[in-house]
Amino acid sequence: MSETEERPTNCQYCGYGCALLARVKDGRVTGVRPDPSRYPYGSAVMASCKRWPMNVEALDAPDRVNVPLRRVGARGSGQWERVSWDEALDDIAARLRSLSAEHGPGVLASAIGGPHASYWPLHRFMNLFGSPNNMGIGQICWNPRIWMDLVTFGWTVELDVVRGLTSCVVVWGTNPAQSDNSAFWQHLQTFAQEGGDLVVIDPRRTEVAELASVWLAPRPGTDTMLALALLHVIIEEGLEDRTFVDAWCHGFDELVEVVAPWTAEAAAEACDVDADDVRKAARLIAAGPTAFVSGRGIDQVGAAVGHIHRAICCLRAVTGNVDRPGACVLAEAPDFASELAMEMSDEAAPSCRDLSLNRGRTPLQCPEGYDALREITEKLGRTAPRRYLTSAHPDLVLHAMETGEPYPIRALIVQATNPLVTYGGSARVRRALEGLDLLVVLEYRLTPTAAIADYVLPIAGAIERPMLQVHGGVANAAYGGPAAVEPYYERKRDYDVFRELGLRLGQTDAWPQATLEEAFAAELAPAGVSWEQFCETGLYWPPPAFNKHERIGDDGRPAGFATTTGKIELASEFLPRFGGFRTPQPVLGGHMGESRSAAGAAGNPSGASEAAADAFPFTLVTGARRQPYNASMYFENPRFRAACSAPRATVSPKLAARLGLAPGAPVEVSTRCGSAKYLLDVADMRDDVVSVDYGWWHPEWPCGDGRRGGADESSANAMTVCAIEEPLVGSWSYNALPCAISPTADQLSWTSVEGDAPDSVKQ
Ligand SMILES: Nc1nc2c(c(=O)[nH]1)N[C@H]1C(S)=C(S)[C@@H](COP(=O)(O)OP(=O)(O)OC[C@H]3O[C@@H](n4cnc5c(=O)[nH]c(N)nc54)[C@H](O)[C@@H]3O)O[C@H]1N2
Ligand SMILES: Nc1nc2c(c(=O)[nH]1)N[C@H]1C(S)=C(S)[C@@H](COP(=O)(O)OP(=O)(O)OC[C@H]3O[C@@H](n4cnc5c(=O)[nH]c(N)nc54)[C@H](O)[C@@H]3O)O[C@H]1N2
Ligand code: SF4
Ligand SMILES: [Mo]
Repeated sequence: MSETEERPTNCQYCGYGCALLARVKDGRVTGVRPDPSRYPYGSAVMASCKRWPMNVEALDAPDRVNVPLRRVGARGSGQWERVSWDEALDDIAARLRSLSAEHGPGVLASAIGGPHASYWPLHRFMNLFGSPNNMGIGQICWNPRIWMDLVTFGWTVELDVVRGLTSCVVVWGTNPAQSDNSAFWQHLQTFAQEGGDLVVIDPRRTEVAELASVWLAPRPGTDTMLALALLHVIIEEGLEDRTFVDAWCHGFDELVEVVAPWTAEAAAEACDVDADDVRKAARLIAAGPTAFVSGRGIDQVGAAVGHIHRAICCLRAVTGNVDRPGACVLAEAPDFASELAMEMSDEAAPSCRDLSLNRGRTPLQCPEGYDALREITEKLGRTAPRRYLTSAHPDLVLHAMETGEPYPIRALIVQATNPLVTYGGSARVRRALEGLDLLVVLEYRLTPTAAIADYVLPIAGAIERPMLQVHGGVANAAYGGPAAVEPYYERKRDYDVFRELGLRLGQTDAWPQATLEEAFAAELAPAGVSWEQFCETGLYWPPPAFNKHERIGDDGRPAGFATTTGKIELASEFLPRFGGFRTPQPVLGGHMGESRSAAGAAGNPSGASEAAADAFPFTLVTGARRQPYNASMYFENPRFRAACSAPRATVSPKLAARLGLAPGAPVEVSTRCGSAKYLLDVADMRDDVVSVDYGWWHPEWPCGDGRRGGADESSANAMTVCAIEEPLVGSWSYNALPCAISPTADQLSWTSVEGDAPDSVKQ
């Protein structure tokens, strides 16, 4: 028996990775508490976060998968046999080898999820296997913003909100109160309380909108027109930063032409907002320093995504808010190993390039787009991660699974994602995955996706594994810490699974480090920091400098920006090479691929045909974030379920009255793709919008009982598709979809009492 000791480790229930101290006795954790001595720690964050206490119970949770499982019955029947790791990995490797021999290495696809784990081990494995077919969640989450920042500024930017310096923060299509219950949300509240101006752009009156100086609630999908109008007002009133524009911006006159028709009044009509509010917001933005933060409200509107991000880049630039203290900072290249080096993309088999399904379909998000970008950003010494920026489009991967075109994809490895719930077109995803020869899922529990696997491999989670979060290596910042214990039962870390599979498939030189700690140590080594030193503070972050474009280089000239012209490209010289526009265009978002220009939509703001407008008179927003859940996670927690027991469709009180429905009524929401059932809730928001939760399933229902975990009942993604809508990156729409809502007589599985009023959780 050993003495109880406290060991440093991290919570990993959201991207923050807060520092914890775990009480450990005989290799088992008996409790955790926040660790104020290491990064990241915030007393207010820990006080308001409901998740971190789950860390202890999760280690021994009855529904955790603890041993490798192999399917024995029909797919999805819930019949498994326990196998040893060697048996599982030998068989998987043998089957991958023979599938690759028959069809080529593209036969294997993989899928990854949100930032739950390090993904370079999977990327490395796929590179050396020779397959480009990893489906990330990037196209629908952060890729469009990163791409547009990269091509406009030569690198990515992060906001910099400083008390007493920043005068305005624009919060565009993001609700940090629910999605980011962290230091940033606390910071934003203080900023507003101290008199800072918030401009909030969201069709729902969120908690952050309540703090705003100006709340603009545009029709979902019309944000590009709003952005063009903000630019119009700034330019018309001569509020641009002339000196900065003259010195550092390329194509100002072209931008002036594009925004000319987009007066505040034109935007008021197209977006259904108040013209005076547009002018007021424009003046606040121009006053500066102004920081911008955006989220899935504008990332998940299909065709318009590139344009809206380009327009925001232009707003930052013409107001001089680029790499400026109190506004935003252009990140520095990491001192530690680049993501590119970790994922070993330069060592990839040639097939990785040749087999790209994205080529010709999503011309930026493909090998050629990446190579052109790399050539430019490397001029100023920064290299972007390749696999994230070339990840395969799910529509194309699913198509290859379904049809064998352009070549067959017959196997899939899934790490840290639950595509049967979170991908657009969930029924299609299920059918495609059910038809595979080999489906391997690395998981904590039997999710709807794991339930149909051939192998479920038990994965070690927080506390049982170290963490090194570098956000794709786009900044010189890393945080994390050690594991407090070895993995419980027979669980392994994701890294070990890819390493051991890789070694079985001849990737002998690629995996020199036997443990994840050694691999992290190798990653940090170029920065001159050992893993142990790093773990003492949990942070590697040399504060970045600002105004780096003014730095004088060896040639006696200022560094400028890593773009084709060396300036910020209001008019892009890069995008037209890939079929894109030089300037942001007034494109309407959403509407399931039925994208069209705003001009065509002016008389018909929903952008849909008359008949469709009759059938689907409202606009759907899916997946607005809510604590305490996260995507399809944490529904197994009984306390969470007691407090927040059913998925909701939320409308304004006026719309509820118009529909003749009371809060708590079971409703069916539908789009032209499908429908899902919810309980009705009301909140302050636009009267033409319906907002539905996403991610819901019943982890407590036995796997294989025919009900598929209940994920089909309230599946937001029964109502969406993952088509290529944005033409350069391939983003699709989870927001701004034409929809209908009506009462349903069905009893929902979420409530035992019919018509139970949903619990009141704030937006
Ligand atoms: N609790 C919780 N936190 C999470 C997650 C989770 O699932 N649950 N997921 C994590 C992930 S993967 C991500 S990507 C982030 C996302 O984080 P956020 O981007 O902050 O996501 P939301 O909180 O849904 O905020 C998006 C807002 O956009 C608004 N919106 C919808 N359509 C439009 C539109 O057309 N225009 C505009 N201007 N706004 C619109 C919605 O009303 C909503 O308030 O959250 C992360 N954090
Ligand atoms: N309709 C609609 N659909 C959406 C969205 C929306 O707003 N609306 N949002 C989209 C966005 S932005 C995102 S990012 C995606 C999120 O989609 P996903 O990433 O698919 O969703 P999660 O529920 O986060 O899935 C994580 C799964 O991985 C497991 N897991 C967690 N950590 C680890 C780990 O370290 N290793 C392994 N092997 N497994 C782990 C969890 O148990 C869980 O089952 O959803 C997208 N889908
Ligand atoms: S879930 Fe809570 S404690 Fe855990 S990392 Fe996120 S904010 Fe920190
Ligand atoms: Mo995301």
